[in-house]
Amino acid sequence: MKELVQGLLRGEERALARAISLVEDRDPRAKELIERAFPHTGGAYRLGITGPPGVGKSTIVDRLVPLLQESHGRTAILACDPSSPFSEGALLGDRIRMRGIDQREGVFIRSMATRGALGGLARATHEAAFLLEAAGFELIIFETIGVGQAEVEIVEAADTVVVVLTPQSGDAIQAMKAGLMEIADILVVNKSDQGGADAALQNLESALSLSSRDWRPPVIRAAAEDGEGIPELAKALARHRQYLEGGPLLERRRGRLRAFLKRIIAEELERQLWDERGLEALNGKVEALLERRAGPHQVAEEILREIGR
Ligand SMILES: Nc1nc2c(ncn2[C@@H]2O[C@H](COP(=O)(O)OP(=O)(O)O)[C@@H](O)[C@H]2O)c(=O)[nH]1
Ligand SMILES: [Mg+2]
Repeated sequence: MKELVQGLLRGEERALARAISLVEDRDPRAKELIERAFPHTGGAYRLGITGPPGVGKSTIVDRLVPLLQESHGRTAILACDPSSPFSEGALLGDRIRMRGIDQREGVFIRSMATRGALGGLARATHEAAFLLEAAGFELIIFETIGVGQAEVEIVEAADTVVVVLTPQSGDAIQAMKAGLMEIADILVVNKSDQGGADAALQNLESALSLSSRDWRPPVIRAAAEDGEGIPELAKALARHRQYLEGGPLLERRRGRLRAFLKRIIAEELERQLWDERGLEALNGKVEALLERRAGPHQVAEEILREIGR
């Protein structure tokens, strides 16, 4: 453990990869690791990139990183795709697509996996970000598909959230349903080379004009494959960062740590609840439900009383 922590703090990639694996696997040592790393965290600027599958998130990251690296320094990319928790294939695909940056000095790419529920991925990703900060990374990019609450939770670990859509396939409607519009700091309409971008931009602008938020998210037209719109995105990111640093950043980070605390407390309570005694009480009472001798809420209260909560 001591060696691992020292390696991590020196920024060694091997130690970092091992540390992230412990977090993903929910290894009992992960807690101590996070505790030791924590005093050294908080130094990175965190960028979240989300949107439906296939809209061009990885392509955008690939083109964006060289532009950001000059001003941000050591960069890490955490790729989260909850739809394929054991996605060696996806990782390989992303690695190949990101080849442009993979070989640049200072870019660390990791595909996040977890053997559990989607919530587990959010937590593992948040913890991996702490580890990266402790290892001295200055820019952390989360790439995650944005289709539902679980992905939204992942991206909540970011300072700035970029939502990527395309003019096609009702992306915008899907994004609104998933609550992505509320968390977007910047919107990108990618694949504008395929047509329909003007209408999509207009629709998004008018949807956003109804919002009363302090920061009005800019909508950027892009064709990432050709590098179009990427410099504009980089400029919008710089503006948003400036806006955050004028005050809201602290509030955002406070909210983030609060949410993280709530999450780990809930997980700890759940773990304590379903120990041997808890499970015994649960199994003992389920018959009463099966035979309709009592209702579910009454039984739940009895179980809680029995296990002393
Ligand atoms: N026509 C077009 N294709 C693009 C553009 N950006 C990305 N693509 C392609 O769209 C596909 C999905 O891109 P990818 O970056 O993997 O999307 P992700 O799933 O959101 O990460 C790939 O085949 C890309 O080459 C673009 O601006 N225009
Ligand atoms: Mg991708």
